[in-house]
Amino acid sequence: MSRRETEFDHEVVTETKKKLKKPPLYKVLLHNDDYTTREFVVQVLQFVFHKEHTEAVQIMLHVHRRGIGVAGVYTYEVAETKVTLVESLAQQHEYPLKCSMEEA
Ligand code: TYC
Repeated sequence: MSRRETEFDHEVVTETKKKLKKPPLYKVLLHNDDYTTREFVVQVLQFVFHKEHTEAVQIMLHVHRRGIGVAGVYTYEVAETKVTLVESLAQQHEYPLKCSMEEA
C-alpha cells in the first residue's frame, strides 16, 4: 500500500491506493509417452492451446525428445480447465497422454 498526503488550505487529504497483485501463473505441461500419436498431440496443441500448426509440431517434438514440455502459461483456473480437457480428450481416444500444471 502506498500513501500520499496532500496539504490543501489546512485540510489534509489522505489518499490510500491499493496495489492490485497480479495473479500467479501456471505452466501447463505435456508429458511424453510411447503410445500417444504425434498427430494427436499436435491436434491437442492446436485445439486446446491455440497454437499454429508449425509451433504445435515444435512443442510436440520437444516433448517427444525431452520427455516434458510447456504447452502454455495461464492463470490457475484456466490452466486447470486445460489439464482436465486434455486428459478427457486423451481418455476418449484411449491414449495415455498425461498433462499437469506447476507454478511458473
Ligand atoms: N512419443 C510419442 C510417439 O512417438 C509422441 C508424443 C509426443 C507423445 C508428445 C506424447 O506428449 C507427447 N508416438
